[in-house]
Amino acid sequence: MTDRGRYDVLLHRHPANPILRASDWPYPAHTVFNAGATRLHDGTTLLLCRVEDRRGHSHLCAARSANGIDGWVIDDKPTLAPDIERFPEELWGIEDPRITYVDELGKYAIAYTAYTKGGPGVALALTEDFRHFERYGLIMQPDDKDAALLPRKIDGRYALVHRPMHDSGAHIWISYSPDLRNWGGHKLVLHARKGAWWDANKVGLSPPLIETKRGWLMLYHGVRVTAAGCLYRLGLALLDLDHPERCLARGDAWIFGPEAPYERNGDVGNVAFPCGYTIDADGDSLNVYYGAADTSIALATGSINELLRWLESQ
Ligand code: BMA
Repeated sequence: MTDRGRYDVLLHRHPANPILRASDWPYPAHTVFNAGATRLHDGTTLLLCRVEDRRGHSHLCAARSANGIDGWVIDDKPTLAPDIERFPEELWGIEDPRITYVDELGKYAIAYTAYTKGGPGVALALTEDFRHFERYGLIMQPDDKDAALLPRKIDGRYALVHRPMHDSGAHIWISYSPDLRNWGGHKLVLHARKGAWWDANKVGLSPPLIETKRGWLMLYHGVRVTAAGCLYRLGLALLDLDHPERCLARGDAWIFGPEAPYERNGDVGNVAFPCGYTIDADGDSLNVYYGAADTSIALATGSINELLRWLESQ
């Protein structure tokens, strides 16, 4: 019996994990991980997977499934590849997409990391069908990543959660825009803690925020740097619906971390890194898709109400 046994289990690993690996790919791929996720209008689950090739560069590829677990139909070539002619900031690849459906636009917004000599920055693309994309290019300059758009405007402006790097640490911020191109009104949302904490020095948004009656539920990752390398774990916070820069609650303990062999071992061991989720028709059952050890894609399920209850009991 380990200590771990006494903590609440809020996210449950799916027995079919890992649900997607490079060997499932219809073309040569080294690893597949850190996928954005959404439910299409016809109920299909779409994962926009980060695929790394043998140069070490990543692109994005869509996989579709009726049940979000198996039977994946994977695009036979990259769905969104770096376009270095028009967007030189994508020279070393594009990574870690987060998908938000924006009702007002009738489009999905994909915030992703564009990686080049100046470092990683945040790029944005819109799409209606994950086949044609309207690229906005870099919207947050390097060094910045872990970004997702909110599904609706806040006080008349689009809002983007993101994670700029700073000498004082890597903290989560929110910025606002009238047109998705010009961004301002930057506010600190959640700071990395210090010292021995699991989320000391570096935190980042994981999947896009989840809207609930109590507030925006945020799953965020914390990075613990140890003598043996980094540990990527997940925590919870709740943000005010009208003023998302106001953090209403933050859990002290992490709720999910690398334990299974496919999370412990891989190209980058000890990483559980969700970039997307879907919610079932009951409005409560949550399917969290996460990159496992920068090598494969796994699924964990939970209940939004249970996550909220846990956060409020803290
Ligand atoms: C982060 C991101 C993720 C990656 C993680 C672990 O900084 O780059 O894409 O999964 O590191 O390597």
